[in-house]
Amino acid sequence: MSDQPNTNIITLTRHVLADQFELGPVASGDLTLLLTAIQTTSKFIATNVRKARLINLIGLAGETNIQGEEQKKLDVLSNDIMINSLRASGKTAVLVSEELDEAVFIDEKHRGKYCVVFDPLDGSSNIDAGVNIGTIFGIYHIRPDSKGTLQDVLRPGSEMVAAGYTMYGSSANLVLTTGKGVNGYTLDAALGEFILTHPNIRVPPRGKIYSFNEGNSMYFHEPVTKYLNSLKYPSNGKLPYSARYIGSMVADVHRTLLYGGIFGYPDDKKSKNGKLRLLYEAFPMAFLTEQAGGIATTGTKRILDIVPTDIHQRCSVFLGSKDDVADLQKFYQQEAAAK
Ligand code: P6P
Repeated sequence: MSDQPNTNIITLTRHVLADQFELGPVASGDLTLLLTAIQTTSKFIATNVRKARLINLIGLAGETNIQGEEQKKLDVLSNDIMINSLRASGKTAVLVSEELDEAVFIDEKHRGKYCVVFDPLDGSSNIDAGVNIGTIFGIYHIRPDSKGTLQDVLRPGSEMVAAGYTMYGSSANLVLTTGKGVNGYTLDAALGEFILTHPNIRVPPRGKIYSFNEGNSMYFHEPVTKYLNSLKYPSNGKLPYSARYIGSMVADVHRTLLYGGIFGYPDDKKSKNGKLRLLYEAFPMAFLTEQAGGIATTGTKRILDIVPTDIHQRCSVFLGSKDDVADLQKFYQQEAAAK
């Protein structure tokens, strides 16, 4: 390894522009500018997550801090920066946030041709434990001749043009797909740039890790119970899988993309539709997983094929290595065949 500094750093913006360049003159650069706005929000949130542990930013909304200022819960603050930055970019028409009951329709002056659905700070309940948390986002191109309505985001995830997450931990890692594979970028705080560090992320076809909240085991439907038992008590001399569960989707999915295996948050007898949100958790993570060579399913249906009817609806999620997820699907197929 040379000790010479890398003089050919590839920033996220340069990397995406290169993509656009490959598209030739049709590329307007609007997606690049939108992704620049998303990068800015990730840098801001990364800074505040890091400070949160120092300046007691993790208080509940509505409390006042020692300066007597209205204290904003970190995910409320993250939501505000995302809404303002995406509106100011002039590239969006409809925004959906996990933090807002209703969609935001951008005024004509600032309206652009993309719709962004996002969870500004997923897993934020873990922050005071120092667990990695993250921002998750998905991007649709507005429908032809639309000025931005709910119908522009109540579309299957297969119609997204980009998706990604930024994980806030020892460093800020932004993982992105624009439909041509998955790339990972690490924030160089000194430069203020996300630098390409994980080009062309591919999920191993099979892993050795399963990631479920087994505290829900008594509620699991039979195919899930049978599948997990097949991992824990394997036959034909195979070794059991390891259990890894962080309870922060961005962290659990990031590990699954890099190391392989399976992440699952299934629907069960307690959570009839599962816990994770379809539009801004399941769709972006499913898009990334498929672009990295994996599978993302509800157990019986490809997640990206689901047509949402509500911006906050939930769905069952299994995603990861194609061979591991295929093994899970076999238990659902057996159940269907037995009916
Ligand atoms: P549980 C965090 O609250 C979250 O939305 C996801 O990030 C995570 O995967 C899931 O919920 C964890 O849920 O029920 O295991 O605590």
